[in-house]
Amino acid sequence: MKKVIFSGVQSTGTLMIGNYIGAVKNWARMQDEYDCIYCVVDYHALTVRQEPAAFKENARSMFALLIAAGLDPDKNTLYFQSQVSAHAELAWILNCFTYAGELNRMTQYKEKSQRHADNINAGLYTYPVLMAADILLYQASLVPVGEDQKQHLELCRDVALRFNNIYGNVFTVPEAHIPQMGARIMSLQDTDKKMSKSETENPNNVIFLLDPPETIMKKCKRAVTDSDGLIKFDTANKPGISNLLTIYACLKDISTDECEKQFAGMGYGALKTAVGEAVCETVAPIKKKYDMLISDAAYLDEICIKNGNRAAKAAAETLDRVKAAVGINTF
Ligand code: ATP
Ligand code: LTN
Repeated sequence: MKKVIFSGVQSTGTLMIGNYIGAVKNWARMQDEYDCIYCVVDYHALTVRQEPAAFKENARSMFALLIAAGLDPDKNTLYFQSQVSAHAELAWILNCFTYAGELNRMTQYKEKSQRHADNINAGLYTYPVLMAADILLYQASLVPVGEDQKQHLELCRDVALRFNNIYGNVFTVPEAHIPQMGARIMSLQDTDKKMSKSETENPNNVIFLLDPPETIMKKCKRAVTDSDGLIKFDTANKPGISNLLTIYACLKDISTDECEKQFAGMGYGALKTAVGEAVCETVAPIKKKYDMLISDAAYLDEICIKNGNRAAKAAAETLDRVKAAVGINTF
């Protein structure tokens, strides 16, 4: 039997280049070797206030974009979190095995509470518990994510181990799978911050996969660099240039050393143009496929239903075991 992989993406907007490099590109590489389950986590996205019509659209668009970016819906179980109610049920049970002290330490919670100070809801606080439920429901061994999710994965492991220690081996204890390069693509204008698809402050911070080529080139040309004129990979002292080199290296599947050699003696303008062109080349076929898929509502519905049903069956097996373990009556 193949090992199970699980990962999720929030429908809080549309995919950006950091999501692609840090997560989705690697997911597509795993689809032959593993039993892959990828989920549009729409319930997680509700932790931030959403406008209903746009939210609905975004979720469908995200689903189509994942397929366009390389996830074959016949090889991967690709579905919406809200299609499988077991996610919410298991999350409740796991809430009772997670300490408030653990949730208080989560940096994403602290960061999002600052960004959404007018809406620090309980869902934002217990967000990592729902995430643990997502993963543990499918007995996943590996969870491919970007660097920002490492702490959530550690919490998921702790909760799984705690539960297993009390009730026996109910859950597979998963491991994070974080790429060595590109796990944290930084914002183009503010290199202290990770690039984020729900960024609203400055659109020049983020390159979206569906941005037109002129916008991509413009965003790359405006990216913050430094004044010493040297193209060198040095994240501590040259964060802007290192970020551009990382984007280029990941998209071209080369090392940052090779990248440095390739750009030796060239100016920042040439690097920015090359990065912009590499992004445009990557996204062009994705955009083309996306346009086809998004106009075929019947096909998307069919995939959602088929995959959602497959996911629900697998999830029900684990949920039944959990209920039996804790002593919930079933009739
Ligand atoms: P939001 O802005 O709504 O929090 P996000 O851009 O952080 O969204 P998610 O849906 O939370 O995206 O994450 C999807 C995947 O992309 C996750 O595996 C996450 O670790 C990864 N990811 C997110 N941002 C980056 C980034 N800047 N660099 C690399 N990977 C990233
Ligand atoms: N929390 C993740 C999204 C997410 C996820 C998951 C990732 C929800 N459930 C399960 C991996 C596995 C995020 O904010 N990127």
